Amino acid sequence: MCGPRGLPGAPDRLFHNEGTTFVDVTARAGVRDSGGYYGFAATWVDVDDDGDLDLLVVNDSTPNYLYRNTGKGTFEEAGFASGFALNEEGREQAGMGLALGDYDNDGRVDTFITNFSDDSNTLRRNLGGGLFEDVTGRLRLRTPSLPFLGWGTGFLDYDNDGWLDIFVANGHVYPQVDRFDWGMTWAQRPLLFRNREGSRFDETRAVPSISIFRSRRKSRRDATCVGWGSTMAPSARSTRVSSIARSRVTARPVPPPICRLTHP
Ligand SMILES: [Ca+2]
Ligand SMILES: [Ca+2]
Ligand SMILES: [Ca+2]
Ligand SMILES: [Ca+2]
Repeated sequence: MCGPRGLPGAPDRLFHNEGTTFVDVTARAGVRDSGGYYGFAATWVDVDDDGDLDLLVVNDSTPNYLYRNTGKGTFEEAGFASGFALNEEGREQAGMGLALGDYDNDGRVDTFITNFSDDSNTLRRNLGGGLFEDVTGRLRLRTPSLPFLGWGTGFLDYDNDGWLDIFVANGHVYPQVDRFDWGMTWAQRPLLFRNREGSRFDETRAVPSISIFRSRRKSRRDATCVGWGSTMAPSARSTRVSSIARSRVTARPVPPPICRLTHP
């Protein structure tokens, strides 16, 4: 197993559209990625509602960047000051996917970032003024994502109740994980979280007879015989895994809202 640490990170580049050509303005604009971080996702969004698009860059195993637009063709990096660089524990995470959406309907766009297995995905609430608060644990999104290695993600209101829900596509990068007691599998089902009016998220359970359910059963079977993670004692790991696995095995599929997602 190897991570990106120890490998040289590629620099980020910003190209300015000048009509018929694109000009590299990375250094001039102040978005040079001097740390050589491992970028996975980037997007434009006005995080501080001043009318100028700011730039978010999600990095793997390194702090995320939040470049605030000065309105003068330049940017000021505010990742640490804004709360976007690290999670609430002060740790950098293995950022993969990035979703934007106003989950609490307060008019400010919030962010959701997927991460590696044995770590949680991270929901950040936009507090205004370019500040973010990690609300992952408070809104019950931490534990369900721990065994999963997340990639693509998006906010969507799948049940049409006016509150944005969260979808995550998962899958491990190492096929070898199926041979070890690490509490995770190579093939992983997607996750869908239902937004409870901005106060918490509940995982939407799959229904029988669709492929997502079969994928889930495989994950459960594997979870019953493998450990959870490297940070717990073996006894704690096995107890926790068995408890979670049992709850999932015995849980009856719930009625609609129905997850109609398909999984190849
Ligand atoms: Ca980079
Ligand atoms: Ca802005
Ligand atoms: Ca919001
Ligand atoms: Ca919804």
